[in-house]
Amino acid sequence: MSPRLTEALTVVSQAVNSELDRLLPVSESPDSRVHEAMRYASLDGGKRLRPFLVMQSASLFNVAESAAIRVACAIEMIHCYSLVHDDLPCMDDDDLRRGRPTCHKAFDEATALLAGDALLTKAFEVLVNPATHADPVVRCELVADLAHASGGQGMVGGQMIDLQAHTLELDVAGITRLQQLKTGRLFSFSCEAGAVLGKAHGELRLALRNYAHDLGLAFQIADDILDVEGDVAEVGKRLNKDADAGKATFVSLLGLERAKSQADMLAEQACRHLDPFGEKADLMRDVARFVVRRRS
Ligand code: GRG
Repeated sequence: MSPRLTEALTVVSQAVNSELDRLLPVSESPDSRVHEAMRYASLDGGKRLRPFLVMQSASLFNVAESAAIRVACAIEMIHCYSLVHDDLPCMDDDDLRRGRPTCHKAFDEATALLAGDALLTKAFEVLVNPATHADPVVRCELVADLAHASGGQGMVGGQMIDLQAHTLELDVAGITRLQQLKTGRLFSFSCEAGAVLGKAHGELRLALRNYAHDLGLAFQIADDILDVEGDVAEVGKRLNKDADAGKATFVSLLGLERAKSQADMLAEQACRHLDPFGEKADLMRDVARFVVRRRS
């Protein structure tokens, strides 16, 4: 990772942590357990890539950081909710996440389910608050876009296809569609959020959409490569789980070398989509190159 990206990701991670800490307070009442689980699932962990993309895209349009950080936290809440639910015994049944026990292992299944539900709904509560943007039309657009990205026509729909993937005999087009829904849509929301906050339409928004499309796909191919070559803390999580479950992956369909060159090609193509922003988008270019080289 380039030193400037390391530094910028650290700054965003710290800002996200302190804002999440503020948005998700501890509670003294009998419901305190769910609040504790929400904080456990979302504070101090992960690469914070989606929040980073929100902050970067917002900076392209000179959006105030105080507004962008709220959208960054909203998308991270949705991402964390999806990880909590994905780890449950009825889904992937994982014991470790981000190098520590999954939420249902640290608490219990019912609490983890509720913590995920509450993170999902809290994200929208954050977006509709006037502190996110003075213009209610912008807030509505953010809510609609995030609902679309995370719901049945987005991440949840992708997860549904994924759960059936071992019976579907998906080809490259099928896997691409699955991954665009399951992980790509949240990346797209993150990259376009800056344009929404900055009320930018047309070419610049399209450029961000195209960047997000290629970035999301590159990320997922890299994730499949990591499953094969992984050098990660979550040893139990990796070890080619999808392939072992009889699911097609980019690596099983393309082979390791073609998967690697495809990921590299997509990362470079993603960078080129950012041409209209010039040097201002350099950190977003660094992210695209980082996602195909990451080790976790
Ligand atoms: C349960 C509705 C529902 C959806 C789950 C995103 C997802 C859908 C499941 C995650 C399963 C998984 C590990 C997918 C691989 C790609 C991915 C999203 C990895 C995790 O994202 P990172 O690498 O994680 O950005 P960190 O921890 O860094 O935030």
